[in-house]
Amino acid sequence: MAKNVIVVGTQWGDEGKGKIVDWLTDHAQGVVRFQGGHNAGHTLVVGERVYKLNLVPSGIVRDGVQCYIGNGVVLDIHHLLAEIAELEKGGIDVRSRLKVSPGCPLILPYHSAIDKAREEAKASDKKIGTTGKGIGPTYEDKVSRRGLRVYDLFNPERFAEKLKEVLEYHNFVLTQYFKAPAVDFQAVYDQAMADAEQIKPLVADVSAALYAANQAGQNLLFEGAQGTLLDIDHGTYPFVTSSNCVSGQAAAGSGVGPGMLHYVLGITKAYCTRVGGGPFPSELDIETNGCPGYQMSQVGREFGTVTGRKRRCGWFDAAALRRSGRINGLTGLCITKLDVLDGLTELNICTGYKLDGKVIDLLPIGADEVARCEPIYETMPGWSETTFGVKRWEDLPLNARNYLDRLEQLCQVPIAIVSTGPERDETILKQ
Ligand code: 2SA
Ligand code: MG
Repeated sequence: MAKNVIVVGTQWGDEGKGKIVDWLTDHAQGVVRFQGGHNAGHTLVVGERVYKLNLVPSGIVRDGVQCYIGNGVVLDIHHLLAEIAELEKGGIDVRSRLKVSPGCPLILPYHSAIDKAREEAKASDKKIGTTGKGIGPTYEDKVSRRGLRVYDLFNPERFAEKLKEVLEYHNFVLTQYFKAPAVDFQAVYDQAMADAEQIKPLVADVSAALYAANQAGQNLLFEGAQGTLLDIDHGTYPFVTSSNCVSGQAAAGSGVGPGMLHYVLGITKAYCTRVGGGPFPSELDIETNGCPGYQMSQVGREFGTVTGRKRRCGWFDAAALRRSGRINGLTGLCITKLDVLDGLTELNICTGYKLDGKVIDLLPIGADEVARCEPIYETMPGWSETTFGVKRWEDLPLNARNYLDRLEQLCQVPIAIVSTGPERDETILKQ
């Protein structure tokens, strides 16, 4: 394995990054989150146990692995403390193995209030379908330079002063513009101060710690959340999240130089899913029993980890993946959930689109053009055998190997790993 590896989602999130990060952690000493917040839902299956992580890096379920939350993550410390408590209940030692950057922007209760009020006010075709966790409004506060950060928690006077100012502004918007209830200063302040005490021992200079770990020869994993097509700049804007989800963010969101990053692994499902609003050219009907989309939804158990929402499903989109591969500078691909396609007689792959009378082979930029794209499909035969739990490339059915070879060709990125089930050992290392 290359020394320091970035793991990113290449589609609209939920590609199975958590499982792969956990699997790779066998060879790493540190795992770093560098963007997003508790909108992320990373599911890990280790033997009998299922872990659902939102903020804590997936490395936490391996003894001795150090975990880092970098400055690029928007942090609801109340949620983080609850997640730590839950993991500790399961016997996992978190506190001695987690470092939190003092530079993380704080998600406070008014952020989710604004997030929800704004979504509610939108017409149904304009709704982003956010997770309601306050992610967008927190990044807005960061960029507008009025936000509070983790280090502000440890200076109560300054915290109160900044909070008062920012809350005055947000309460004006909440009550006057959205006609929603105001958020109470004292309640936010008291909760934040109580949480501050508990979080304080975990706060450390993550950028400096990562530099030192690298110098000491450790292998580090940078764990992306959401996916490239949800990236604020490169995704299907405005139906995106509010952070950069691409590999380039690993450096800025953790405070390391790009020279410290050696391999970019792109995670992709063998088909496509999307949760929330926005265009999805290869989308299928997921409600009619017997349809391929129904199989993806049911066999793939495609429900949001955070919100429980049904995910939309569709054929693999190679033209979107090609875009993703280039933006992330992917070194290798990891294909997940291949087994979900077992038994389908035919598989379609979207190879490009018709857009305004022209044929294109790369996903356009922004939602408007993507919404006008008509997918062009190539059809391949499926396989009747099960691929669930297969551990060697040679043991995959011939048609499954042909399908994967074709994806590799179309995406122009070599396949390095194939995941055939949620368990650690249900994984094929191809190269
Ligand atoms: P937000 O809350 O502002 O980040 O929402 C903006 C868009 O980003 C999408 N988004 C996600 N898409 C897939 N998975 C995510 N995490 C959860 C999961 C989602 C869930 O792992 O299943 O439980 O619903 C995630 N987080 C944000 C979101 O749907 C909006 O389209
Ligand atoms: Mg997820």
